[in-house]
Amino acid sequence: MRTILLTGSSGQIGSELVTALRARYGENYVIATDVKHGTSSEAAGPFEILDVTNRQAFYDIAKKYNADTIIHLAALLSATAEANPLFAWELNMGGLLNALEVARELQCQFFTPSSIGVFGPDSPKDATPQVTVQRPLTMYGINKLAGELLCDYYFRKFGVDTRGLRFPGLISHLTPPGGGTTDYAVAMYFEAIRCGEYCSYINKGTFMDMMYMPDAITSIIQLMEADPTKLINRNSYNVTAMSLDPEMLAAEIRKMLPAFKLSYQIDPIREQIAQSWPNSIDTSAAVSEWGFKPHYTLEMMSQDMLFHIAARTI
Ligand code: AKB
Repeated sequence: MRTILLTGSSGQIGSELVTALRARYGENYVIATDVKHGTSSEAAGPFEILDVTNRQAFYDIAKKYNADTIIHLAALLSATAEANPLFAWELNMGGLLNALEVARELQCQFFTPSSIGVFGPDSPKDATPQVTVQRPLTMYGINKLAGELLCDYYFRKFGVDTRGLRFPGLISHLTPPGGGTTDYAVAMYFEAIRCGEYCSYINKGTFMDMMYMPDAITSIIQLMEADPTKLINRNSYNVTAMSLDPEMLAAEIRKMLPAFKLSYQIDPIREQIAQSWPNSIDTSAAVSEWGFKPHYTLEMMSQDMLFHIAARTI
């Protein structure tokens, strides 16, 4: 049995991960934390208010519940980080350092998500390898890349069992878009149901990797339960399920909603971020080291997204 402390429980990944972890390990063994009240995870099990930049408070909560696993999700996403780079550094790096320190002191296993944002324009654009040139242009990418190195450092220097995944755009019908560059894809599904049209801030022909949230949740659990002797890369593994541009997604939506209209009003900041990221990444290290295998194709994901959003709108 594990006792898991999770930060950022009301965020994009946290909202769904807490539910999945509680179903797997028992509701009293998953302590959800967030900087604010009002999260869905609050009512269904242990919950604490935690500002991750407060190391003592972080330690006290982990100690109080005898946590042996820390899943650190609290962070700003790419577009929000670009709008407020100093705060992004303080939260993304300060929070991560505190989380790693608590994991070291209490000997916890550790997971934190990385992102395709760790790559930059000098990385190969297609089938971007696990190990390659990484010169990200964004504050978010710099935070995530420095974070990967810090996690490797804590593993090598202190023996903390750190593990991570480089997530692509994650698509969910439960959490609304929250400051990411890839969030246009989530917004497109919601707007397709709400009004039958969507104006994209990402340009036609700009491809980025995406994955459906259930596959992201499964892959976190799978990696955390993987045999440590098989893990060579650890921080962090490339994972993805598909590579998309807005036109491809719209064409898929039109299979179910033929009248759906897509127009464009490009946001130069988010388009520039997207241009600096890979078109598609190579997942072979995740496949060979711990058996990564996404289930949802674009077609399956689109059917599921539209079904659930429509069911809530009725
Ligand atoms: C973002 O767009 O910022 C995130 C990510 C790919 O890390 N979804």
